[in-house]
Amino acid sequence: MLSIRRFISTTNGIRRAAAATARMASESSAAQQPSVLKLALSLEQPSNEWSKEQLREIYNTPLLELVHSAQLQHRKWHDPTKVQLCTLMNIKSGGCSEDCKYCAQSSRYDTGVEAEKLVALDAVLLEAEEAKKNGSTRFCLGAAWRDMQGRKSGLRKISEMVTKVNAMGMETCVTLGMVNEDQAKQLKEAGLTAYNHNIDTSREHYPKVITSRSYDDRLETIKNVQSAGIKACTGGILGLGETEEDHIGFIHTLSNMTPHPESLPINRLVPINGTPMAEELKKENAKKLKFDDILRTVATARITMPRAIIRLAAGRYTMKETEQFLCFQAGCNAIFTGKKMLTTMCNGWEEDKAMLAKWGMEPMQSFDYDAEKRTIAAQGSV
Ligand code: SAM
Ligand code: DTB
Ligand code: SF4
Repeated sequence: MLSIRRFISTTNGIRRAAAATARMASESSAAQQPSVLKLALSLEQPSNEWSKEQLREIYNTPLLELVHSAQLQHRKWHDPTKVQLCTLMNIKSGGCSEDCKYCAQSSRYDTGVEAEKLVALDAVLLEAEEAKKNGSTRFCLGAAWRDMQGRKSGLRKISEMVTKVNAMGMETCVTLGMVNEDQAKQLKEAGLTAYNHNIDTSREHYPKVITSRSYDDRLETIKNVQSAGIKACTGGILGLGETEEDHIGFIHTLSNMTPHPESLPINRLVPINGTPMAEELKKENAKKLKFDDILRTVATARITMPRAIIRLAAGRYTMKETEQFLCFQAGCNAIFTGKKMLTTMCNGWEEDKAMLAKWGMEPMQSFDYDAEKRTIAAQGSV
């Protein structure tokens, strides 16, 4: 028989042992639980259900581990030797009614950009020919318009441009502001490959940048484009005075789209004299974008939207070659290249070709990439 004292001490011992076992069990199950990053890397299909907590966890992974993981993901879903070369043409410059605080083409700011008419078809074909000769496989036409309302003849002319550029064997992209379903269908019938319409930033930061059209207006256009069977080219700008939480919010919107954008442009703000954004950035307490945050955004986008073509867009000319290299390590696989962006500078074909050849990369062929069909198993063959 146990004495009462020994009984109590033995019972306490068992309790302590049981508590310790339970603690060890729970610690080991936590250790066994894969991190969100591991989970993301193991998915066989892209997920469209990312929570902000999950994205925050990925975004805040130690940088070396994050970039390495993004490169692993990139290699799982893409041929790492291929880069898409896209050339832009401004087919209708300046005079835009919108108030986007960063834009050289808004009529509300004195930026020195004059309003011009829609360019002629011949001029577009000449530029497209030059881009093709230089190895670009996608040609993008940009117009400084709010939307396509009341622009029937403009839409007809642009549809003809699209059909003719397509016939030259190039993929086509246009960015014309907001479009409704019928306008999107007309562009699809003309053979349009992709439509560029950005969300620009997080839902929370957006009203500090644009007030003349809403975040939901933008999502509506993207939906109209995708419903018409056109690929969405949708991304945004970094460096608008946003926080890291806004980068997470930006990716949250994109990574929860169904389907994800086929192409995801990452612009780095080019401050344009005369725009409110450039003025704000001159203030002493202005929030400056760190290069680390560009890398984290690209890597998180690559990990969570594995099929997307991630495009280093405006402001690339302000990056050192080593910085561009890091962006490619983090999952970028497309650039704008050529004589100009819309109003700002662009790295030229020759320097880009030399840089990419040095890295062991070559241009993606036109119509070779179908994001919808891309699976891990098809890597390298689609
Ligand atoms: N008007 C159309 C629209 O807003 O959809 C198309 C043209 S707009 C110039 C296309 C995108 O270029 C914008 O959504 C923005 O992300 C980017 N962009 C414009 N100005 C920029 C700047 N100064 N720096 C970086 N990106 C810029
Ligand atoms: C996008 O996201 N970046 C490109 C393309 N889509 C049309 C345009 C960038 C414009 C940069 C500012 C300028 O050149 O005026
Ligand atoms: Fe107009 Fe587009 Fe510039 Fe906004 S970004 S002002 S909509 S051209």
